[in-house]
Amino acid sequence: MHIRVINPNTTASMTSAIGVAAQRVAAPDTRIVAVNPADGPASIECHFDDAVAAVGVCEEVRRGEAEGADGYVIACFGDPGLNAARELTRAPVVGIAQAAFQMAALVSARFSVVTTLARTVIIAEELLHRYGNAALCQNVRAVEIPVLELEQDMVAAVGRIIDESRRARDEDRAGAIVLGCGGMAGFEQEISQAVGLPVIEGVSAAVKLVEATVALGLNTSKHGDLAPPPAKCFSGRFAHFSGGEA
Ligand code: 2AL
Repeated sequence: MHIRVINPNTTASMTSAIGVAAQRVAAPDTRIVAVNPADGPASIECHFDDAVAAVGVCEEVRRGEAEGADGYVIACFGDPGLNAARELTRAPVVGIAQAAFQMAALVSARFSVVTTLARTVIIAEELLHRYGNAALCQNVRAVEIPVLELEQDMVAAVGRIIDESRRARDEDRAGAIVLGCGGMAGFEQEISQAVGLPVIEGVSAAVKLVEATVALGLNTSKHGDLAPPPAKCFSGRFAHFSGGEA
């Protein structure tokens, strides 16, 4: 099985860390191809970053189609371009936010999210409502660490996430913690041990959900809302999207 794990931001070191985390949980016969778009924001921390990154995600799905990918992971917690990507392929496309919420719902009655900047809380909250998981989420907390600082001082970042997760456990009565950034991939075991709760990291959850979806023989439905985009002309720097089907 070939899973294309798309880091929607353009920071190659984060793509490598995400690839390592994905490969660590993947089945022995699963090949992880971790990529990021050449063009776009270095990190995704607001709606504008999210909108620009979504184009890069779509381009990476089109490349994946040419390379025969069996499934896709969108490895940013805003799930940028998720439904657009699903229009471009019959393969399953799983965003790390949706994967983490679903996995948390399987192991706890209610969970809290611990994310990077307060600025991104609105994005996580919108996704919780969109996916129908809002009633299960007690709180979306932020540690006020910019995405790229997660890998610059990992020890400090993990310490702050542990502190916030303990507050989620004690003040929110959360039964599980969802880590709210692709840059937190690989942090989950240490945090879980320190906090004493299940900690769900979206990249690993999404890889296992793509594997399960493929193993069940399920494709993204092409009936109705996720059908391929109608063929039309795209102008200028988007001319390569002309002609419809990916
Ligand atoms: C993210 C993420 O997962 N990757 C990125 O660049 N920004 N989202 C977040 N809430 O920090």
